[in-house]
Amino acid sequence: MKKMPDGFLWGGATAANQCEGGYLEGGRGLANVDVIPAGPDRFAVATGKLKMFTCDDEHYYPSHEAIDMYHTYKEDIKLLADMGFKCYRFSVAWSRIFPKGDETEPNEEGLKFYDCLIDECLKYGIEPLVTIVHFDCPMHLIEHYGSWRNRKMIDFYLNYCKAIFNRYKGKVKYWLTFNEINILMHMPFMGAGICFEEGENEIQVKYQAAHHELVASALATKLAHEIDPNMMIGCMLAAGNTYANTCAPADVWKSIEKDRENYFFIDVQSRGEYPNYAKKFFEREGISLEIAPEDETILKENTVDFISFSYYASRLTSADPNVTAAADGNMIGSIRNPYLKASEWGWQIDPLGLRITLNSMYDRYQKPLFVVENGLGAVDVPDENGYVEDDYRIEYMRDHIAAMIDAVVLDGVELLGYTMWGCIDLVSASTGEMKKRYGFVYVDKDNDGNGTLKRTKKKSFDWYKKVIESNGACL
Ligand code: BGP
Repeated sequence: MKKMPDGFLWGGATAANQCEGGYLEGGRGLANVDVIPAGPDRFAVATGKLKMFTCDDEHYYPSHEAIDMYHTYKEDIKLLADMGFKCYRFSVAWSRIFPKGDETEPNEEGLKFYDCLIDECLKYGIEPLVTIVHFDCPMHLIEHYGSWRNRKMIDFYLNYCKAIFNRYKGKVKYWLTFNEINILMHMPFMGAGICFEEGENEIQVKYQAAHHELVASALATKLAHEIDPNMMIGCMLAAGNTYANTCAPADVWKSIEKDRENYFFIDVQSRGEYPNYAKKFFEREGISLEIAPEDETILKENTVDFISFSYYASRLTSADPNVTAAADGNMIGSIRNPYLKASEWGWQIDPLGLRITLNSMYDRYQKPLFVVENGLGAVDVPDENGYVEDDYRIEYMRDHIAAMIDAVVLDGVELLGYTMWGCIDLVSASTGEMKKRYGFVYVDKDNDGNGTLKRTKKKSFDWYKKVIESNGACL
């Protein structure tokens, strides 16, 4: 029977803005994620096309309360411990620690909140995996500095890193510098606080912001290793290999180009330099980046210790302009793959694609990998006792976990762990809905914010517990 090696970090993942709520409590400052409403304006705001820097009464803002984990974290972590979690991935909300972002001293109340949360994990022997920035950026930094388009952001970010590395050293070993760093190209405001000005060269701004994040990520890696040499710093990609629609060489070439758009970030973070294909692309597109003389050395000397990624679906591309049938994807475009089924939100389901992605990432980087997001967003209908029989979720996860085990056991991919996405139901990042649920635990709340917030275990809860207990032998 195939299973994972001992010490494999089974668990689940969440992000502060999608679960904590308490958006102005404990001295927390307003962040980009708090002004992105649910509903029809969400996409325009998240992509930086519609400037809405404050909240109004006409919109509903799901981050403000989310699932209220700011107040229920003890009860929630207990549930994760009941499932036998070895690892819990969560993010620190930047604006809890630095409410405006440019202060010199951190907000003690914010630090205390994560002291408690981390201690609660450690109490159950759960290894914390901390995302430093999961899409959030203090609004003050956006309004006064233009967010990541400004090089000053590197210092603000490092000041934040310094505060949390020093505070949680000895307790937190695994860190991720930026969640889905490539999403900056697709959702610039949600991913990096970038809102465009009239007539601005958007692609230039995005790559300049990316450069600043890449340097910040390298300097955070350096800082972490100085503060505690045991810390392991990872990058994080919204992954999923791109297939060619046909074996026509033009399609195959297109699929390589598409993959490079994403791998670009990890190529820099893991290999420590801008790949030649990117330099040529910038030349062709007339993109000229401001790169400080020291940046080359910073990037080269401070590459990541491991590579993490989210995987929901593979992607498909064609060089033929007539092939346009789009699939709904995780913020990154793809055409529809006729060999795959799709979720209720149109995300294509491709378990073997996870094995393919794991193998290509390992072939390319030869560093330990970590699957930090994977899961099925689905409509759950509880029975009269509030119980959800989510066999569809179990099936999705069983197939993906089996493919992941094959990558490790049959292909020799080095894999640190697996934290499925949204272990407890939370707000959807792309749509702002509650209805799109991923969890093993049902949270009673609807898209408009109504509900008791009561937590109920789903069928998948007991199933995942057995998977962890058996180290993946029992699927
Ligand atoms: C990733 C994000 C997560 C998460 C997940 C599922 O892109 O890192 O924050 O939300 O996707 O996406 P969604 O919530 O849109 O279904």
